[in-house]
Amino acid sequence: MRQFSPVLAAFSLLASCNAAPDAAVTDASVRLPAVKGNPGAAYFTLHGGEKDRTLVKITSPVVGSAEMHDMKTENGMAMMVPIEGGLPVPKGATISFQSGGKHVMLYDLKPDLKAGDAIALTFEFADGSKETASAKAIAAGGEGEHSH
Ligand SMILES: [Cu+2]
Repeated sequence: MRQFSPVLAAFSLLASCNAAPDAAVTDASVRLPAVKGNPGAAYFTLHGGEKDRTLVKITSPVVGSAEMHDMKTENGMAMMVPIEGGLPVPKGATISFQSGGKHVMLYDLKPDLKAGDAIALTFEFADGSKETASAKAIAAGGEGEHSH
C-alpha cells in the first residue's frame, strides 16, 4: 500500500523556501472582500536585499489600483494612513505587512477571484527594479480577517 508522507512534503517545502534567501517578497496573501466591489488587502513579508531600496508601487493584472497603508492609533482609535512617498526597505531589513499593521489596499479587484486563486503582485522599487510574487487569495472572514 502506497502512503503519502505529509512530514516529508512539509520538510521539502521549508527547504525550498530557504533556498531562495534573496527573494524580496515572501508569504504573500490577498484577503478578498466580503462584499464584491469593496477593496481587498494584500499581506506579505518584504526582505531588504544587498542595498537600501524604496518600494514605490504595487501592481497586479487583476487589481485596478493598489495603495500602501499603515495603521496608527489616534485617541484610542485605530486608523489607516497612506504610506506617502514610498516605503524605505533598508538593506537586510524584514518588514511585515500583516492584518492590523501595514497592508496594501487593493481596489477594483476582478469580481471572479475566489479563495485559493494565485494572484500575481508586482513590486516596483525606486531604482527601477521589480519583483513579482504569487499571492494566495483568502476568503473574507478567513485567516487574518479578525483584527483588521
Ligand atoms: Cu487600508
